[in-house]
Amino acid sequence: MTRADLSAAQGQLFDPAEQAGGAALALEDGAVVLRACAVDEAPALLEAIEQVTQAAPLRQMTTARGWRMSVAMSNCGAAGWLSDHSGYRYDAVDPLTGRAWPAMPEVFASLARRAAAAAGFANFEPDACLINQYAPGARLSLHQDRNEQDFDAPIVSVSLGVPASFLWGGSLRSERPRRVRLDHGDIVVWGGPARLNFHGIDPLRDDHHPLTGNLRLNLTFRRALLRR
Ligand code: MD3
Ligand code: FE
Repeated sequence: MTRADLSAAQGQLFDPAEQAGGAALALEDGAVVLRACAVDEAPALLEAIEQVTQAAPLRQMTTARGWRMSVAMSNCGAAGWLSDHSGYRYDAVDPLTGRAWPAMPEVFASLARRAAAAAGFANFEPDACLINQYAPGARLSLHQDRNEQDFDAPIVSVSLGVPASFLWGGSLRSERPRRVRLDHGDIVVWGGPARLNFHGIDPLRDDHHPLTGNLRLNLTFRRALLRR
């Protein structure tokens, strides 16, 4: 991803011309899509995912209500996101292995930092990277991300493999979400007012991508713990 690539690809996720009225504009403030910006890095990212998930295997977590999630997950970095019978939280230790989560690969951290900077967030230092793997039919129902201690830091997401239909809601669950396609190599930076919006992923279509087969992988970079 070069500087020129970035400025060419940078744009608002939702074209203001597509908005029905002016009222919703402020909610979309802070959601920036960098289309195809991770395409060149994708093979290296997938290689690093392979390394991380050899040490911390992908697994389907359980919710507090006892449902098994359809998305398989793992983490790298100082803090890893977890769901189990006691709820959602971040922890330094992988409960499956009893060891610390693998370190964040440099190729991850540098891409997340550059993407955040391109979207106007200087000095983003993620301490958590959640790896989500979607097989056909896997989905993420509408939710907010509020387990982090620092809501001022953005979230950077990188989509790899089979395209997904992303659900983008408002600050209330009751607002009907709109759908946005996220393709291989797309990076989205979510910050500011958009940080606490409801969002999700429609069931993955049975599709094929040359680098991932029928899978979609998503990397989500966050600041989970407050900075010293
Ligand atoms: C907007 N992951 O892991 S990434 C998640 O594609 C999650 O796997 C989806 O939602 C995925 O929590 C979506 C894009 C994303 C991530 C976090 C957000 C969008 C967000 C937090 C606030 C607003
Ligand atoms: Fe989320």
